[in-house]
Amino acid sequence: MTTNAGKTGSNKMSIQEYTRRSFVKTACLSAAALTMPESLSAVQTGKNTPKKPNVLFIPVDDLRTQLGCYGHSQMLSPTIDSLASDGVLFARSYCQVPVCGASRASLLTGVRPTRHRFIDYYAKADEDLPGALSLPKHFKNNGYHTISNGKVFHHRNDIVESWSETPWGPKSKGSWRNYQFEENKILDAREDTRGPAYEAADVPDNAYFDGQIADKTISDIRRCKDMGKPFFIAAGFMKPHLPFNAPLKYWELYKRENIDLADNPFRPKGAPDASLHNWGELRHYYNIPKEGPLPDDMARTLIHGYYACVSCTDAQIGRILKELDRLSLSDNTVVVLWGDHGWQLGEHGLWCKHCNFETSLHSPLIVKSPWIKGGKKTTALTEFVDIYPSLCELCGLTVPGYLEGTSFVPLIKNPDRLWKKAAFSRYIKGDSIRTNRYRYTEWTRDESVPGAPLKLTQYARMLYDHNLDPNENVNISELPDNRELVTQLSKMLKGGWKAVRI
Ligand SMILES: [Ca+2]
Repeated sequence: MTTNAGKTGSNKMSIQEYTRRSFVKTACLSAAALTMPESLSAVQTGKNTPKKPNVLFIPVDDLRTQLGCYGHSQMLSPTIDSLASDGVLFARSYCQVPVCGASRASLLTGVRPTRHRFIDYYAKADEDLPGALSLPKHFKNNGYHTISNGKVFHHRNDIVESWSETPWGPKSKGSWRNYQFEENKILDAREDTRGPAYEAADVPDNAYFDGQIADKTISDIRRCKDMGKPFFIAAGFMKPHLPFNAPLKYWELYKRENIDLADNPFRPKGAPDASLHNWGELRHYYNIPKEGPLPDDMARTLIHGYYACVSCTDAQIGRILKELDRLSLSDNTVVVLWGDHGWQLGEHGLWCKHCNFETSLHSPLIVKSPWIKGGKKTTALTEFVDIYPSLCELCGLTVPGYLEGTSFVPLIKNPDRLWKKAAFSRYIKGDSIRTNRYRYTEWTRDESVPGAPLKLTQYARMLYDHNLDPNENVNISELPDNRELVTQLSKMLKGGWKAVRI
């Protein structure tokens, strides 16, 4: 559903072919791990947890951390803020890949991306990691009734055996962009453009997809309550993904003149070309210029639209949580809410995602468990691959041995404890780590020859000191005084995730 910024069809073919070829190299390892009997896998069982609590799993597409509970007062996100008050907020949670398909494939299989796996928005888990035991499939195998509503896997037909019922998505007479105004549908149907990048229609919530996803999820929760089986219901909300279409009343929550523009709409000083892109995903839309920066008026309208979409989705989540309460299920349901990656709202002159800046990699993660005291916040570094083993532990399921994340349940119990030293993310040729203080990224070219060891040649890098420069406005990787620091961070990046665990 997203466009792949800066890529052509021919590139796509070559990368997909390369992906499959390269997977052969890792297949032996992966296949061995994937077929490992659970009795041989690491086992962690939740304590003081009733047998098989329900799971409400809430992916929110393109949701960045600009939420009230993350300290951003302009955004009206009362439901998510309340969920954070009742649960645990992960203040520094990072996606593995800043694009829908790859981020979700990694999170839902609990396996990290590589140069050749989970690359872009085309990524499918059942192609990149055949035979993977997905998170919902693991729950299904353990007696859960599993349901997928809306956008969960990026491709609805990905690992379909994960689900007890055929994955459900809202239906539209038009495209997935779901316009309400006829003139926008007509524009959207043209071959040379998509419709506008936003829409404010005076319609009920369920005229748009997210309202329908909430309706379906509420109906499923009622149905599952009577089944006598624990449920794992995923309600995958499709906003605030472009286009920013939301009912008018959510636009009217905000005064346009009060909406701030990014205060750093420029290329970071010294940032390499590799760190930037032309935000092709947004430029496909009808009223967006094909080149150059956006006029301030347009930027403000887009940010207004993003806010409206977040508030609308927040309200739909609220409807679902209210129904859980009404059915007396909240006391036996674990709720996990995550955005699949961050988003640029003009920072660094960028829009959309597809980059290795903090704004695109930092993503919301909130977990509420009825058996864990709420209102906690941890600033420890966590990653989306940690969600799979954590949910297993919270629900008393075995943790498959091949997973590449670390359960954050110890953090839920003690948010201030020592934790991993770095979070790893990547996009295309750029590998990035976030430590407590720094974000360091390097881009490499594969110059390996057949039969010889892997040879990666670095061609760009950037380093930001979050203690001194939290908005990443000055790349300090080339300062002579930072030579040793860059060497250390590069070593940490190449050392991989296992080496930074506590
Ligand atoms: Ca997304």
